[in-house]
Amino acid sequence: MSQKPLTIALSKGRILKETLPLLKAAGIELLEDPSASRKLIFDTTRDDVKIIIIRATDVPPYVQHGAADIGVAGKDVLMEHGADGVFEPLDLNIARCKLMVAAVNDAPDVGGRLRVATKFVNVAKAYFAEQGKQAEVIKLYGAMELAPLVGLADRIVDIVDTGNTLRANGLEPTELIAHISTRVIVNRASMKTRHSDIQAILDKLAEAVESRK
Ligand code: PRT
Ligand code: MG
Repeated sequence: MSQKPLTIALSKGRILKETLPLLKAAGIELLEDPSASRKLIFDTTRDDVKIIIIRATDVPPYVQHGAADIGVAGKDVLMEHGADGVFEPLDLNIARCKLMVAAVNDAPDVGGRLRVATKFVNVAKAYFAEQGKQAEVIKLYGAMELAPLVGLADRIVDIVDTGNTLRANGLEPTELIAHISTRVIVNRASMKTRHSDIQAILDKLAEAVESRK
């Protein structure tokens, strides 16, 4: 009779703090405080639901391959990873920000090939191709703002919220690529085999999101 517990993958970092209250409203609470633990798998107030807490960029592959049934991740991460094999049924409307192109203040137009530094390589390539601009995309893992200051790149593609990080480094946003918020994703096979369990959680999450507006 006993079925494998339903697994929910959450992004550690800034999304986690805002996700936990929504899950709580949906009747799912962690049995211990993840910030006080080195564990990766957590039991919850529901015997049939466990939670794993992993890097944001690892959430899509866990859900895609069915190691997690449900995941929570930023739209930026989902755009970069590609959405093969997952549904994206719900916008949690948290951790809102923008994915933007930025440059040094009053940057000149670049005639030929633009050098673009970013951790969002796939998003950047698709964006500049769509704009009909030639771009050489350089993969970085952090501190993108530094790249234009030291001549590594002409532009960066990065997350912007208040714009303070850009301003503090003498940079300014030049183009909006996408508005970003946190999404729930679901493994396609799980959506069929465990439909009623998953739909019930989605409905309660949607209600919790709605009641915050
Ligand atoms: O830390 P790790 O490398 O594991 O991943 P991460 O840094 O991408 O994760 P985390 O926890 O920092 O962010 C997770 C998600 O939060 C992102 O995927 C976005 O969907 C969302 N989010 C919302 C943000 C921001 N707001 C944000 N402001 N992610 C990052 N930032 C950073 C941005 O990279 C830049 O350095 O904040 C800076 C810009 O903020 P402002 O306010 O100065 O413009
Ligand atoms: Mg971080």
